[in-house]
Amino acid sequence: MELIDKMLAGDRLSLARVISFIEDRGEHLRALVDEIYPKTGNAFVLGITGPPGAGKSTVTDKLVAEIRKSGKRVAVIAIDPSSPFSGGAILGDRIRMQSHSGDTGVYIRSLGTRGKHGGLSQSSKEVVMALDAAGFDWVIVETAGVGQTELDVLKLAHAVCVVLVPESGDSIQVMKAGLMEIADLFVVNKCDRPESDKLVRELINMIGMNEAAMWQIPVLKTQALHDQGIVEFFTQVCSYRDYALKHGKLEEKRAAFIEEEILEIIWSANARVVREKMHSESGRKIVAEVLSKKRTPYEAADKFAE
Ligand SMILES: Nc1nc2c(ncn2[C@@H]2O[C@H](COP(=O)(O)OP(=O)(O)OP(=O)(O)O)[C@@H](O)[C@H]2O)c(=O)[nH]1
Ligand SMILES: [Mg+2]
Repeated sequence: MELIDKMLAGDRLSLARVISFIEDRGEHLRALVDEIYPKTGNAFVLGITGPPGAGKSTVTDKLVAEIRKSGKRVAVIAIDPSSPFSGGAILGDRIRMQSHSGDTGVYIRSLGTRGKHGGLSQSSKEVVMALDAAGFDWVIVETAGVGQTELDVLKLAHAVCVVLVPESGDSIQVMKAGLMEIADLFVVNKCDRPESDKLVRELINMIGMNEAAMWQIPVLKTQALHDQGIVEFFTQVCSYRDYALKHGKLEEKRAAFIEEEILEIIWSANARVVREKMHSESGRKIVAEVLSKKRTPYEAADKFAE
């Protein structure tokens, strides 16, 4: 495909078109992904999550600057599941990241739910593949950790960083939000505010010292707005990457990711076929029979699976 050749050659407009193509989930998607996939495998994918307003975009923006200093290329995708359009919050993200405009080693894009069938987690995986193929060494995925969709998206990440602020509540709330299980690193941002040390202490206590664990989850203090703590944060992310590489964690995550991807392809293909059947005359009859209690939903499912 000419579009992909241009994308691989570094053409940004073609990359943007490929991403829109993936989001739209049109009929030629398969040919596109089939061509992109063999070119992937280089990028390290970092998920950044945390409560709204914690400073994820600011932390990301500063991290991007550090990554650029190391000479590597970086793409950022901001997930915005709440809005079918690129709404206000994302516009804000763009403005904050303007410091990187004009730098061809940085690519920033937001992803909404405009894809059909609510396939945000599948779209985001394929967008990451495209960015990886396009030669970005790092892909950062920013998503507000507020719901299942957002947490699902993070399954594509090789490392997850949870950004918290004193206002976001105590460590109990972190546990409740399911953020403890997914964090490879914690960042306590806005350390210029009071109470941040208390949160840092609570998190350290909650993580505990696990002598047997090969990776001790770090709790980093940052003031992203004032460029404080970012170098240390980047160093720790790199340490995690080295650890994951050395101990086979990266391979494990890649395998899990591919399993998920294959399952999702099968599920969405099956769902499409069954939905078409449902909308046929005989299909409508089966649905009507379930409504009138002549069949159970399980019996109908058997029928549709035939
Ligand atoms: N005081 C202080 N404010 C900060 C710091 N870092 C970020 N902020 C401010 O916090 C606000 C939210 O920052 P964002 O980076 O947009 O936070 P976010 O987590 O990306 O927000 P959403 O994407 O909307 O969930 C902005 O006004 C930032 O300027 C910091 O270290 N200290
Ligand atoms: Mg943001």
